[in-house]
Amino acid sequence: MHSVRSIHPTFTCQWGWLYTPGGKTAVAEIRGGPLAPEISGTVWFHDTVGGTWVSAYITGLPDYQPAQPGQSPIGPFGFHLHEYGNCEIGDPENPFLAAGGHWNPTGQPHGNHAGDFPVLFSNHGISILSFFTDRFQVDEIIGRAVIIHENPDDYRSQPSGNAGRRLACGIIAACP
Ligand SMILES: [Cu+2]
Repeated sequence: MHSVRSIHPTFTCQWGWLYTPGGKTAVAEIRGGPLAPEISGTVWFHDTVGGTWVSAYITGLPDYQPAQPGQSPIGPFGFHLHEYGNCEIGDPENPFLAAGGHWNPTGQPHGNHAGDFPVLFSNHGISILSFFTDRFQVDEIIGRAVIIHENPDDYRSQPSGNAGRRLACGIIAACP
């Protein structure tokens, strides 16, 4: 197996296959908390026509573990925008609650929150994901948080998709 570090690219605000001259870009540097300290990575947000192109490069994710009786599977990992750009750990058994709930400016049910993202699949710890959303432009999400959860999002349980505890957090910052 490759070392995850060996293929981790050098990150700058203009890194990536999606960089568009003139478009606003923001990044969140993701760091694992006490439940998954190995997690690290970057999520980019690029303004594009009619919305935002989001791309994530995450390493150090736990391996998938099937559901056990009475317990959710570990992975694929719930992935969302949360309201507050605060990655204080707080309770190490239930960290990152300071980031608040899902960012949901239009009062939608869960599954249709502006901050609802696809899940992250771990491939020997690595997840690379890219998607388009028309729910926001980059300016609206600066200063909010990206959260990675321990369990998959079911996209229907309210208010947060039953995605479990919070493994990692990053605050979204505008690129110069
Ligand atoms: Cu979340």
